Amino acid sequence: MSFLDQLKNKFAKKDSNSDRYLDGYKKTRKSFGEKLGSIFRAFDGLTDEFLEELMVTLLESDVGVQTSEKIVDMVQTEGKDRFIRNADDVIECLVEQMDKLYDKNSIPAIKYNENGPTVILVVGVNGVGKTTSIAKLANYYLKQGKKVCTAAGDTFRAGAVIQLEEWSRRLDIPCIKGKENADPASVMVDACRFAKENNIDILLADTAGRLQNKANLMKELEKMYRVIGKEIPSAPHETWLVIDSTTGQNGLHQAGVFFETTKVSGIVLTKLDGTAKGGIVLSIRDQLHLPVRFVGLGETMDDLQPFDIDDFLYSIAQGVDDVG
Ligand SMILES: Nc1nc2c(ncn2[C@@H]2O[C@H](COP(=O)(O)OP(=O)(O)OP(=O)(O)O)[C@@H](O)[C@H]2O)c(=O)[nH]1
Ligand SMILES: [Mg+2]
Repeated sequence: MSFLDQLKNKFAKKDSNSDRYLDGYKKTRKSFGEKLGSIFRAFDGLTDEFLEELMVTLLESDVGVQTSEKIVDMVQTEGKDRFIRNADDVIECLVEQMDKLYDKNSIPAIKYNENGPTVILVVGVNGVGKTTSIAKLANYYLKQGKKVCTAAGDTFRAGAVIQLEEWSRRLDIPCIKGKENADPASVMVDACRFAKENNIDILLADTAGRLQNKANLMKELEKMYRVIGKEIPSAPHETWLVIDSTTGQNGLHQAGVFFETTKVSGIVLTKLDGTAKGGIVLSIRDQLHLPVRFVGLGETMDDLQPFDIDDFLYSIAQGVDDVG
């Protein structure tokens, strides 16, 4: 069975979420798929011209320069070893190389605390979707029967605490907060104690949108990280950096500073529904060596989905078929 058929079968077996995926990746699927479709239709062997067009298409879908070069090289090398006759063979080969590059088998499972609350710290620059992603994550874990609470660690922006409180109220879960302008580290201490005392499974901690050049804010984040670890050994168990996919490769550049202060263990990639730049998932994996844990595919509560590279690749391949 071809690799694409395997993806298709896997996708067909999925629950009702398949439509949500296809819908959420609509723009990427259409744009990426359409461009690939048109170069594949004109396919006349793995010529320099073809490889160049492939490179441009990858760049336009925000795969990033280094990662695009890598993929084009992989396709070229692989193409030498197998019989590539037509457009179907190329798409098969390309998708397979992307899958290889993402290397999902080497991604560790999300770390959950077996002896108490799991603390998930959510970081990222302004407006990327941290607070709404926390609400969606809370909804996700509630549906799995977990006991969830939130911590309003963004004491910096006016209205941030109220925003998280309101989401928590709607989800009927506790939200631990401090006074406005309170030290966010003290909010984290309170939240960790609350979580321990109330047998919370998942504590989702919000933080302020920090500009990477604000050294004092980064210090604040470092302190939060430290006090959480004092309250609950091994916490935070996960630190997820939220990246807004519509900002493209800039989002990746923002990431570096967060690595210096916290041990970022995964990415939440938001607003994929609003962009054709979905190729960023490949550069995140390749350049940051981090897994994309969840993707934001829309604004409703159920629009944050665990990321699955196979679904993503299948959606793209489908985009090629749609126009092919
Ligand atoms: N379409 C779409 N919109 C999203 C998604 N995720 C977040 N948003 C929107 O992005 C906007 C900003 O979201 P917030 O959650 O407030 O972002 P934040 O990172 O907490 O922002 P600050 O607290 O200011 O740093 C809101 O209007 C959200 O509805 C997504 O996956 N898709
Ligand atoms: Mg926020």
